[in-house]
Amino acid sequence: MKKNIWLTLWALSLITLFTTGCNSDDETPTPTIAYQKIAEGTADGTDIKVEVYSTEELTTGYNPIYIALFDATGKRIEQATVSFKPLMDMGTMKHASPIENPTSNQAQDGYFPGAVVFTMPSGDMGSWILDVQVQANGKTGTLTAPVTIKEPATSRLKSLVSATDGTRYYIALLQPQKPKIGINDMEVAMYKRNSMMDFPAVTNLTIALEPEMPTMGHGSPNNVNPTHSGNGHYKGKVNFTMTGLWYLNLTLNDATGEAGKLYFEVNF
Ligand SMILES: [Cu+2]
Repeated sequence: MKKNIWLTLWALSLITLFTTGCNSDDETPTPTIAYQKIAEGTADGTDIKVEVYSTEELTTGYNPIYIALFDATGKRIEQATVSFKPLMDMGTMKHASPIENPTSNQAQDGYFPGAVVFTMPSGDMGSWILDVQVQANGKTGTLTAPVTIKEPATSRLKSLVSATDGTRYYIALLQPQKPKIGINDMEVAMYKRNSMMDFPAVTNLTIALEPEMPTMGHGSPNNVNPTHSGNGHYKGKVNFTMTGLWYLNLTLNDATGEAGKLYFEVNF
């Protein structure tokens, strides 16, 4: 009898151990940045190993890119100048896209962070490569990485031709990424096409934000128009009063008047 009790207790403790084990697995905090390797190789003419990371699969729109560098002995390189050169080959023509090169020569937690704004998906229209130029340990070289760009389910990049002067603008939606009921951070980044190879950030636009639920015919109060915060990024606030499909209607004004209107869809 006594033996049976101990056996039962032993079995119970095993079950408890197992279930709490599962629970604690569920509660394991996800790392702040979940790096996903998208390419690696040696920079041409050097012995520097280049690893290219993103946080999610690359899509049309704004993509944070993280570069890790290693010397021939496998030691992480902490000081370097890193720059990006994306190029889409469309057969009859080639074009680049907006970029944000890593601003610091010093790695942050081992990585050089920057961003690339891919303007089209890979596919029948053409294919993308991403050149990563590296200067480190007195050497200079480039890793050329083929990359695949997918079109996200909901567009995060819009383009319009300015009604005032014909400038082609590219507008990337950065926030909200995880929309919730209430006040959300709103962030967009603005670029223009100077040539097929040059897409600088635009810092002088005025943006009016008007959220709308198209199927219900109402908007929301207490929104804050995004204003320029540096490098072509504009930050504001958007208030979602309920879940469902929202349009983030944006009116862009440049120096001489209204450039145009566009909207991003947010559905949650
Ligand atoms: Cu293209």
